[in-house]
Amino acid sequence: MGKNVTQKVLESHMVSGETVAGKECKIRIDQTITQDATGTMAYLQFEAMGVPRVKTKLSVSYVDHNTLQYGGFENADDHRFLQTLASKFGIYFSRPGNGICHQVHLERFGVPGQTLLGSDSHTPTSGGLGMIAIGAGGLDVAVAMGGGPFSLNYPKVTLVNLKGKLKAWVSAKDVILELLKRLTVKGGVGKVIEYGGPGVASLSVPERATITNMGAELGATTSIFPSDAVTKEFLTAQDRAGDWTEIAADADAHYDETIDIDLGKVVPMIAKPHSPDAVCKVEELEGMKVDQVCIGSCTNSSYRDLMLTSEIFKKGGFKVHPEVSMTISPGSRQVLDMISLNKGLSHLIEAGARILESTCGPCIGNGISPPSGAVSLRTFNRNFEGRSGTKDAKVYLVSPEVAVAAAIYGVITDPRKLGKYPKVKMPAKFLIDDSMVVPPAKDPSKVTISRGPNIQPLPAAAPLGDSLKGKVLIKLGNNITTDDITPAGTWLKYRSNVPKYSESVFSAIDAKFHEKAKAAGGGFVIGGENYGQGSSREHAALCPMYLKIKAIVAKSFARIHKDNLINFGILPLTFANPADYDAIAADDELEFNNLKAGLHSDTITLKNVTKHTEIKLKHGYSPRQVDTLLAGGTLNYTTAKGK
Ligand code: MIC
Ligand code: SF4
Repeated sequence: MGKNVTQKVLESHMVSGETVAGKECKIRIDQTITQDATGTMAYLQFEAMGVPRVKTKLSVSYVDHNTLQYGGFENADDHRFLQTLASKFGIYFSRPGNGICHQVHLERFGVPGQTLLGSDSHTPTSGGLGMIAIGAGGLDVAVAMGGGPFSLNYPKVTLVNLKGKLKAWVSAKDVILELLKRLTVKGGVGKVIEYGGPGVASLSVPERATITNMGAELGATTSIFPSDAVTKEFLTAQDRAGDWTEIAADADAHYDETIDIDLGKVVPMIAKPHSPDAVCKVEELEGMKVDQVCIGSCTNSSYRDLMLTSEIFKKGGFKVHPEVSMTISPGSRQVLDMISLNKGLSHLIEAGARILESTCGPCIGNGISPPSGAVSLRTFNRNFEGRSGTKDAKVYLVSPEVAVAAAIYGVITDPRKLGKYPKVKMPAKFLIDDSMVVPPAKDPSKVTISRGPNIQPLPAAAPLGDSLKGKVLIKLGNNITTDDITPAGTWLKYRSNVPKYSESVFSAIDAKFHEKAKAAGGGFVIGGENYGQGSSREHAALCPMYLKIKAIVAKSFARIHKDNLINFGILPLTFANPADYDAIAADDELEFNNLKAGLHSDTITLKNVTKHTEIKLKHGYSPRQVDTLLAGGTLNYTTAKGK
C-alpha cells in the first residue's frame, strides 16, 4: 500500500519502535528551536547533560516572547544568557526584533521532509513547508540537541481533503476555525492532521502555515502539508531553492480518517471567548461593539496578512474607528522591512493603527491588555480566559479580514461587505537579511556563559517511592490550560526562576494555592478532560514539582503536558471509570499503595481515606516512561543510565 506524507517523513526518521498508531516510537530530530520563555530551562537542562556541542543539523535559539524587557533586568539577563550559551554550544541565535520564532523559521530555516522539535506548542507552523514539526517540553528539546531521539506515540493520520478555492474575504484562518468547530480542542489528540486534495495548490505557504499553526489548538501531534510547486516557489523567493524536495502522498495512500472541506463553501468564522473551538459564523455576531483589534502572532502576521490589511485601509480610504484601539505586530523583521519599503506600513500608520515590535507581544499578555470587560478581536490562536492580562476581557479569534472590518466599523462586521477584495501577490523575491541571526562561535573555549541573578538552578526531583499520601489540594474542571497552571503576562520574567515562578501556580483560580501546597508538604491535583492543553511550557510541570505535587488524576491529558509531567517525575493518572471523578472532593485525603507493581501493570488503586472508597486508575505508560517516573524524571533517568 502507498504511503501518506506523514508516514514518508516519519518513517525516514524512525530510530526504533513500531509504526502502529498508539505505540511508542522514537524518531531522529534534524532541527530544534527554542524561544526565550522556554529556552532558559531547556538550555540549563542541555548544559546538565554535559554534551559540548549540539548534534542536530541545525538548532536555533529565538528571542521573541519577552522582548519588552520591562520592569527590571530579568529578561535582558536571560537574553544575554541565551546568546552566550548559543554561541558556546553551536546554536544560531535570533536576536530580539528579528521576529516570532515560527514565522522566521518558516521563512529562513525550515526544510521540507526534515523533522523539527521545538519548545513551543506552535512549532507545527513549519508543517506548512512539509516538515514533521512537533512541539515539546524544553527537556525533550534538550535531549534532541544532545543527539537523542524523540519518543512519541505513533500517530493516526487524518486526511483533510481540500477541494475548490477560497472565496473573496475568506482566508486560511477561517479554514482552521471551521475545523476547530468540527473537531474541538480534543479532536486532534493522537493524530497528525495531513492536508491533501486539489485545494492545496491554491494555498500559499504562509496560508498553509496559518492552518498548521492552529493544529496545536486541535491537540494534534502535528499538522502537515505536502511539499509541492507552491513550496518550491516560496523557498525560491526566500533564496533557498536548494532546500526544496517534493513530498507527495502516494495515490493509494491510506488514512485513518478523511474529512472533506470545500474551500469555496467556507465563510468568515470567529472563535468566541474563552476557547479556540467555540466557533460560529461571523454573521451570527454582527453588530457587537468592539473595543480592541490586534493583528499579529505566529498565526497571522505574514507579509500577505499585513499587506492585505494595509491595502484594505488604503483602497477604501478607511481609518481605524475612534473607539477602537488597533495594534499590528509583524511576524518578522523581513515582513516589517518589506512593508516599510513598499509603503504598506505608511498606510497602516495613516489609518491609525499602532505598530508594535515583530514579536509575540499581546498574544502572550505582554502588554496591550484590553480595558475591563472589553471585546478584543485578535488574529491570534488562543483566547483562554485571562491570557490577555484582563480577566474579564472577551477575546475573539478571527482572520485579518474580519479584524480589519471590525477596526473600521467599531462593531463585528462580515468582511464581505467591504467591497472589492484587494489582491496581494506573493513576492517573487523576499528581502533577505539574516544579520540578526548570530552564528555560533568557531572557538567555544573563548565564550563565557553570562548568568544573571534571575537564572536559578534547576530543582531536582526525588525518585518515586512505593506509596504516596496526601491531600487533594485543588479539584478542577475540563480543559485546564497550562496558562491556568502557570500564567504568563506579568509572571513571564520569572521563567528562569522556578522558586519564584511557583508562586504563580493556579493563582488565577486560587491565589493561596502555593501557600497551601507548601504548608501541606505537597499533595495531589484532580482534573477533568484534556488537562494541560495549550502552551508547551514545562514550567506547568516544573513548578508543581517544586511544590511537591506528586500526582495529577484527571479524565484525560493533553500530549505535551503529559510528557512534561513524566519528565519531571509527576504521575499523570486517569480514571478507569471517568464517573469516579465525582467520588473525590477537594481536601480529601488520598493514598496510593504498591505503586511500583501498579506502574508495571497499568492498574493503580487509589484509596480515598476520607470517603473510605477505592478507585481504579490507569496510566498507559510505555516501559521507558515507567522507568523515568521511578527514577524521578528524565534527568535522573538519563544520568542513571550513564547517557
Ligand atoms: C503560548 O503561545 O502559549 C507560548 C507562550 O508560546 C507557549 C510557550 C510558553 O509558554 O513559553 C507555547 O505555545 O508553547
Ligand atoms: Fe508567540 Fe503567541 Fe505564537 Fe505563542 S502563540 S509563539 S505567544 S505568537
